[in-house]
Amino acid sequence: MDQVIEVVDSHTGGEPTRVIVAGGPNLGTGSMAERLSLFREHFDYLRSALIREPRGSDVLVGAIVCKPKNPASTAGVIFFNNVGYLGMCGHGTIGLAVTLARKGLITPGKHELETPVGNVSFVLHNNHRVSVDNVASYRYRKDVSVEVDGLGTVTGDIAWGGNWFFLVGNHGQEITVDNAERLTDYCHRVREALVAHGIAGENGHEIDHIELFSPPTNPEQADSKNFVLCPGNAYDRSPCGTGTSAKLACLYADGKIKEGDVWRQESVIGSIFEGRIRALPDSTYEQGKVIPTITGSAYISAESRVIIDPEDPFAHGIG
Ligand code: PYC
Repeated sequence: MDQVIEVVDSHTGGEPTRVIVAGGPNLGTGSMAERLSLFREHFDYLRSALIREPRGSDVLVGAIVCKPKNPASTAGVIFFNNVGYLGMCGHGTIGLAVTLARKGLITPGKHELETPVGNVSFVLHNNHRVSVDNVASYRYRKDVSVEVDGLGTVTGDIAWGGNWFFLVGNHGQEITVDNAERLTDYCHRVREALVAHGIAGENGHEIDHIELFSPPTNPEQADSKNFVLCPGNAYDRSPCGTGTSAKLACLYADGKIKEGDVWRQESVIGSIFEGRIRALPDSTYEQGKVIPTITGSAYISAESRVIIDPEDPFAHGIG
């Protein structure tokens, strides 16, 4: 018998999110980290069925909405992509908020959201505009140099923004969409080199996102432009919510932003997130951790019923 799953697709600054709104598996009542383990162990085929070709694409991020553990929260969520699972996802949270509003499940205002890496919250301003208060973010190590095959020495900061990032300012690359193939190759090589040299995030966590920066296209509209390579080798079309959070943590650690400032991060395709910080002074990391607030807009692009036909040789996706 066919398995039928209802999904809503949206995009946030060009980066797509596919949210399972009905027909998903029952993951029990544990924490989101526990439910992520269950999903990974028993339902990973759904991740690849929904995200990989022929139904999806490498750039798509998926999400399953869960009943929260704490009844005071609006929902729980697990994010996934073409190769695995994400701790948090900023563009995905904005897409999720707009999806829940579309389904009539939430109204404008503040909402708590449980994720595998901790609770976040978001404010739905209207049908499109959302601000996400992300997990506490921090710079773990500054100016880390790595020898990269074919590129020489590359130096960057390691920071946590809900995923692990290596942030590089001095790379000599042109950050434009036309140059995406070369940028992808550059970032891929850097990521491989970090793994090969045992350079990791705190507690040995793999750094699976590489983020390059350049001046913005128009300094009146943005403060910086980025290119973010995601774990499955697709680049983020949005400025990357967790990547912008990692950047804000580095800027704060360098004394370049303070509470009340607005940082406008442009993506490689020209979409913009606004970032703000709230300082957490009692931290052991340099000047401290920050709670980043990321504001962006998402738009619904489809409401569909996905059919998984057991006779289909590619029912669970290609690859
Ligand atoms: O917006 O945090 C984000 C994100 C992570 C991967 C793709 N987008």
